[in-house]
Amino acid sequence: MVEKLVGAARTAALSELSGWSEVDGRDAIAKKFTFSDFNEAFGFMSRVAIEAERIDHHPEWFNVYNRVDITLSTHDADGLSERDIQLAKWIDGIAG
Ligand code: H2B
Repeated sequence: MVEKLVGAARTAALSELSGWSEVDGRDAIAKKFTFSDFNEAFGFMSRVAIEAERIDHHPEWFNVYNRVDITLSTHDADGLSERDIQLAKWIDGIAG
């Protein structure tokens, strides 16, 4: 069972992220990424997909051309967990 992030641990974890914001109406974080073209955006998505499979934690996302909007939440916890924070950091590390 994955633990939901609450209280001081949640505040501390969120403060380590940049550009991610809490989603209105649900317990999730989101960030919008923009690339130079579709090729760059899809390459980014491919790298995220491989990592998501490796760690068994998957993004919700929307892509159109050079834009990728990502929402992270832990379905097994019905909210935000440390897994989302770790994946958000990993994504930021490769986003350039
Ligand atoms: N991804 C996300 N974002 N949240 C989850 O709770 C989750 C997941 N659970 N990927 C995993 C898969 C689970 O369904 C499988 C069975 O391990």
